[in-house]
Amino acid sequence: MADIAEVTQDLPPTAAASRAEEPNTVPRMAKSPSRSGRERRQVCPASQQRLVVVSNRVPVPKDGSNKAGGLTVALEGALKQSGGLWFGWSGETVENPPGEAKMVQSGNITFAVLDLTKQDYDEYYAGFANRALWPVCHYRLDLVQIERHELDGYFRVNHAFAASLALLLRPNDVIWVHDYHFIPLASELRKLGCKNRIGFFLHIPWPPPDVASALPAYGRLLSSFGAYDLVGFHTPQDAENFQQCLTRENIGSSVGPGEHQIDSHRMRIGAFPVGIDIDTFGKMAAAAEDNALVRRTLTSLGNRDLIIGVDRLDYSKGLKQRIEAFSCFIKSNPDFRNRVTYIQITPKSRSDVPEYQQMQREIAEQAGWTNGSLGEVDWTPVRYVNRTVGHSALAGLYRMSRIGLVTPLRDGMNLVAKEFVAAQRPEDPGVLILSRFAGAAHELDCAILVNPYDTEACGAAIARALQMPIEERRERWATMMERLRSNTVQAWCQGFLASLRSVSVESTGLFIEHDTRTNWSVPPETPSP
Ligand code: ADQ
Repeated sequence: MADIAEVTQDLPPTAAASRAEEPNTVPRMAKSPSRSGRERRQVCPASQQRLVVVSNRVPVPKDGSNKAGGLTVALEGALKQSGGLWFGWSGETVENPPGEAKMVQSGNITFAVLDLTKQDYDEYYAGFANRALWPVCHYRLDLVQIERHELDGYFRVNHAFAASLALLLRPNDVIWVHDYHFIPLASELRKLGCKNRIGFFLHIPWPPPDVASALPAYGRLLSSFGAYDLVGFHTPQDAENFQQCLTRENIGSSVGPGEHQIDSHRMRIGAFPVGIDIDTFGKMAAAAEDNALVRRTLTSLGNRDLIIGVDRLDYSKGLKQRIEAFSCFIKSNPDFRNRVTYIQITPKSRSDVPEYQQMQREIAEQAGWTNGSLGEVDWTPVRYVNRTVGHSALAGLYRMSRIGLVTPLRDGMNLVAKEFVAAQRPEDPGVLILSRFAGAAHELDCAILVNPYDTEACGAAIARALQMPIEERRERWATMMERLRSNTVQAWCQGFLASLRSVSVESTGLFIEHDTRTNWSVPPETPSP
């Protein structure tokens, strides 16, 4: 997740052969032999282990009006099961932040958030996280900005968050850290003596060594992963890239697929593709046929078919190439002039990052230019909208679309692709055109898979989708629904946590004394992570 708040507002495919061996989502990791050869030992039953979720943004409930997306609902569900703590940034910048977290209690979940200074925000969030980690992980080395003070700010904020979280932890807590903002969090916690099980999930892609090594402090960042017990990615490809990075940098050694030994610590690495709650989403889409916005949109289309794109405004989403592909389609298929409308719903994001400001201008200009050159007095081919749309209306718009155009240049997963499929009418489903570089292509290989850089081929895919016979549409849709059903967001959450909880205590080294300063146990000697 780019940022939990961004995801939850109202909210390279592998070969077919290897996919056949791994039909769905369950992480495939080699079983690790107990290092000592003794039986594995749990500190206490899973039901008594409190879950601690850490993410950059935290969906703190406000006046009972917390509108949550699927990911948040799933994580909250997991937190409720044994009681939990959700820890992260408040979303606020202040001059003098208090060192302690602000706490909000809701049922058996505690939300604990910290404010940032403007300097922290600029260096950690807008700086290193979004101008170095984000572009490198999305293979955009041309957009990487390397500023030493931003790197320092990133580690400084991670240290401060770890110090604050340390005060809230209990010995049996299981900690689940989310996303690229917090890669070094576990190593900072370990330095403070934390011996709890700690898992990490990366919501964005992880590139191969030649790309990843463009990161400043690459070795330091990679080493810091070694403090986690489990590191999860959306796809086996990302997990493999990550393990290759460790091996190439001589950080520990692979002891089989999904297992990496670093000094005396064994880390698991696995693929845990995130899912969506398809039943809820499908019902919401059916109900949204009566939604006012959906009805107005339908009326405004006349008899034209709708092609829909829904993305945060981000260079990873391939919007420039997508508009170009639509333009190629119209130019090569003049019969479709005035018979289709492409609606691109794209709320702005990260507008304080310079690369995003420039991109926002360029895409708006391109949409205008395309309409100017292709449009008619009574036909606007591209409707480009910088708005957030309620999830229910969004579901209704997906349902009335003939094509879902999801063509990121690179994406960890892409939940829009899954939402589009879940929203379709079984008897008359629309067609998903999906980038082969989205993590979702791994499961949704019955979409029309495209190379988003090849705009002419994408244009041809649009023509093919519009002319696809109903039998083929139904067949493709049914296969994709089966895949989505076998991997819901709840299953993702449970699968990751089950894997983390099964890490042997011996491999985390939980042989410890109790420290009264923090609320957890520490070893006699603080190990280096
Ligand atoms: P994102 O990059 O934000 O997430 P994505 O997976 O597509 O991308 O999720 C976007 C979510 O926001 C979807 O639920 C979508 O419905 C919603 N959304 C998008 N545009 C909207 C709009 N205009 N109005 C309302 N809602 C809108 C990051 C990674 C992804 C990964 C997710 C989850 O970049 O690769 O899939 O985290 O792990």
